[in-house]
Amino acid sequence: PQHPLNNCWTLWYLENDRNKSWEEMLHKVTSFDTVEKFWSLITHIKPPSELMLGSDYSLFKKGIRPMWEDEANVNGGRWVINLTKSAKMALDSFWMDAMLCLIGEACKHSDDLCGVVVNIRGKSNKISIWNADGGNQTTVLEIGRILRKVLRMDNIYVLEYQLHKDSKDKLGSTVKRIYTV
Ligand code: M7G
Repeated sequence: PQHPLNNCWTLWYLENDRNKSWEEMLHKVTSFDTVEKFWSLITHIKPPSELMLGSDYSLFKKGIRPMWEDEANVNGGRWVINLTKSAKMALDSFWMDAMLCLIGEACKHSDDLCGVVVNIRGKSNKISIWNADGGNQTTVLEIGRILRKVLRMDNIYVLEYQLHKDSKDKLGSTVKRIYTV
């Protein structure tokens, strides 16, 4: 018998393609609901450090699309870590620890967590953990502090919180950060 997870999770892959809209670039890979299926998936896909420029992985609770517009994300935000292109070990390790934290649901506020995204980009890569309620300062800050521990983040890395509505409305390249831990 397999070991069931508390939730079913879906992995998404965004493949960069200049001829497609953002939504058209987003593909569902697979869903899983046991520890064994999670590990067999992980051994079959590339780690983020080996993905092509412009791609994303997103791991979200089944039924939540990895986009600002989803009902579960519309009032939410994300804790983001920016990583230099050379920080490949940290990229793979933060991604793995964030997935384990989410699917294991052993941390406080698990119900508020929606998913994790990794963006492979030219200037820097990003890992972000998305939560549903961006308006509860106490919860948001607690999640940030938990993430620092669970991801075993060195002091050289900063976690910044941004609301999805600010990402959506952004002009230029910077999104307002409302908290930092
Ligand atoms: P990104 O991939 O989140 O980060 O957003 P990047 O700027 O580091 O590449 C790039 C672009 O993708 C945005 O400006 C939007 O056009 C589109 N995009 C990204 N996300 C997460 C969404 C989303 O949730 N919904 C929609 N409609 N577009 C998005």
